Amino acid sequence: MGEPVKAKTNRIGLEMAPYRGGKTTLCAGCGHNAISERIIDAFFEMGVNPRDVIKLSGIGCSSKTPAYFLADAHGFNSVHGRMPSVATGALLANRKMIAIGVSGDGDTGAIGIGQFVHLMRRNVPLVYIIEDNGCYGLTKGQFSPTADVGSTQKNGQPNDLPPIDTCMLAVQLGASFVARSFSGDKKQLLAILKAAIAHRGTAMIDVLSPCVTFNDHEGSTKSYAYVKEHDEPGGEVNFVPFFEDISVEYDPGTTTAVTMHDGSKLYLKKVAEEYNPTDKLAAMRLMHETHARGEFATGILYIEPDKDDFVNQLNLVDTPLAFLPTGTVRPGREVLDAVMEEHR
Ligand SMILES: Cc1ncc(C[n+]2csc(CCOP(=O)(O)OP(=O)(O)O)c2C)c(N)n1
Ligand code: SF4
Repeated sequence: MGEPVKAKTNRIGLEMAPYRGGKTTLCAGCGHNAISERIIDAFFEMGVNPRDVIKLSGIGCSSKTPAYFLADAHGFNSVHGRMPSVATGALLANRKMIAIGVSGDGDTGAIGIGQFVHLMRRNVPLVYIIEDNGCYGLTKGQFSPTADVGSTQKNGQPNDLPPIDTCMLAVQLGASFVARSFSGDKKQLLAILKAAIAHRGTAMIDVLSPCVTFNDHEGSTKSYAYVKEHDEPGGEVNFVPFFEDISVEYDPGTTTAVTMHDGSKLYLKKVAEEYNPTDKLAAMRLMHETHARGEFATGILYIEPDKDDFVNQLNLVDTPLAFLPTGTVRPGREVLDAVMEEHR
């Protein structure tokens, strides 16, 4: 008898099992399922302990997906469009958590747009994923605010309102990592997710994720066929975490290397020579131009690796607030009186 086959473990000695979740109840072929698979791979390959992770969501088919990855992580399935405030609270209570939020284009772009705006401007340290299918999947396919003008519903009804480009909005508002990808592009999405996990600040990723049941027909601009045809990758994205030997050779003429907060390296092999992902205006121009051509620019669109995140800006103590003794977080009457006296 040969040796029993040992399960593959990652750099912290964990097997894949705690990175997986429950069995999906979404439609077969839904783009959201492919995104969950990539999230599992990214956390496993980065060697992040699921017990250090909090996964958050709003309401929608997309917002159900945290049940399908990282079974051992903490989780909170919040109210429709309200995940950003819950995430902000959780991170202020425990700054050591690694946070991942999953939302839909309806959850973010419609009911949750106010919360989204403030999350982006605060640069709250979390990976924020929009699973973007241009419709409200859970409530049977009504247009969402990311649906393009002229895109049709299954019954042929065209959408006549202009879309919100969540990436453009995020860049404008101050998010320090903004990317767009496609659920069907395994390699690109995995590299972006790994870089997002390493990033310190808001990493906003809009992932085009077709809804096979309500928005995958001819006439939809969020169908598999349309997205495949109009995906305009901004070049190859490669991410080398700090714990891997950085020995990759890149031609400096065609590649930008961005050093992340923790020393990891992000290599962006550019299609357009002049594209600089740290240039806000260039990112906005790229999104405008591709949108005008009916295309989706994918890849890392904008990055500002050293921007201070919200937790640092607030100058919180190093010990998570949740672990401080009551006497420290509620100092009592005498201390309060002394503070008041100081300000008289
Ligand atoms: C306060 C509130 N309003 C409306 C709803 C109904 N509702 C549930 S999910 C949803 C939209 C989901 O769309 P999206 O966020 O794009 O996610 P998807 O299902 O497409 O993944 C709506 C309007 C709700 N649950 N709560
Ligand atoms: S209805 Fe659409 S978004 Fe919801 S699970 Fe089915 S395919 Fe996915």
